[in-house]
Amino acid sequence: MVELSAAPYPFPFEADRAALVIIDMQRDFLEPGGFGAALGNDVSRLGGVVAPLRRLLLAARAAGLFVIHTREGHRPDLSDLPAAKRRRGRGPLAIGDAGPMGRILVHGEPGHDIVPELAPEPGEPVVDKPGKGAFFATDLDLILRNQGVEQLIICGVTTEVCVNTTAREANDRGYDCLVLSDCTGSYFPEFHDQALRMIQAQNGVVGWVGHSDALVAALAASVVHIQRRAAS
Ligand code: C5J
Repeated sequence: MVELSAAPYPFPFEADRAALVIIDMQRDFLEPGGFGAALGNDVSRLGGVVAPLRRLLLAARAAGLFVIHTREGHRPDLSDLPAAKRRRGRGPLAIGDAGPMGRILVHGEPGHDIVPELAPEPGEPVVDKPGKGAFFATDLDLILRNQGVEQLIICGVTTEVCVNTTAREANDRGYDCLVLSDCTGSYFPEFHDQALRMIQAQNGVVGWVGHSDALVAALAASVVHIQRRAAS
C-alpha cells in the first residue's frame, strides 16, 4: 500500500486491487463538430486533459494496472436513447443527427471514437454506456468485481457530469474513488473546481481528489508488485 497525496487526506493506493477508469475521452466531446460543440461549448477547454492522462495511461500500462475505458453513446437505431435525453440539448444538432464526425454520439461513428492519443489497447475493456454514469445499464461493475477491483482511479470528461456521476455511483457500490484533478476536465472551469470540491467534502463523502504526479511516481515504483499479482 502507498499513501498518495490527496484531499481530504492521503489515498491508500493498492495497485493490485485498483483500476484506472477513463471516462468518455471521445472525439464527440473534445473536437469541434461533435456533441459538446453542438451544445454550444468551447471544446478547446478539454484539450489540456489529454497530455497528463496519456502520461498516466502509459505509466499504468507499464506497471500492469488494470485499465478500462468508457464511451457515452447510443445504438444506431437509438432504441437505448430516452426521448427526454434527445430533446434536452436543444442545439442545432441532436443525438443521432448527422454531423461533421458522423452521427452524434452513435456507436461506430468517428465522433464516438476515443481520441487517438488515448486509444484503448487489446486487453483494456471498453464499456459503452447510454447514460452519464458508467454503472447505469452497463457491465462495468461485473467486470471490476471479476478483476478483484475495489479502488477506482477516475479520469476523463466532464468533471461535473459523467466523471462526477460515475464517482457517485461507484461510491454507493462500495468502491474507493480517487479523482485526478489534472486528468479530468470541464467546459466550465468553475464547475470543474466545484465538482472536485463536492467529491472530497465532508471528509470524502464521495471520495478523494489527487494529482497524477503522485500516482505516476507510485506506479513507477510498484511495477514488480502488480506483476506479481497478475502472475499468481
Ligand atoms: C456529458 C460527459 N457532459 N461525458 N457527458 O454530456 O460528461
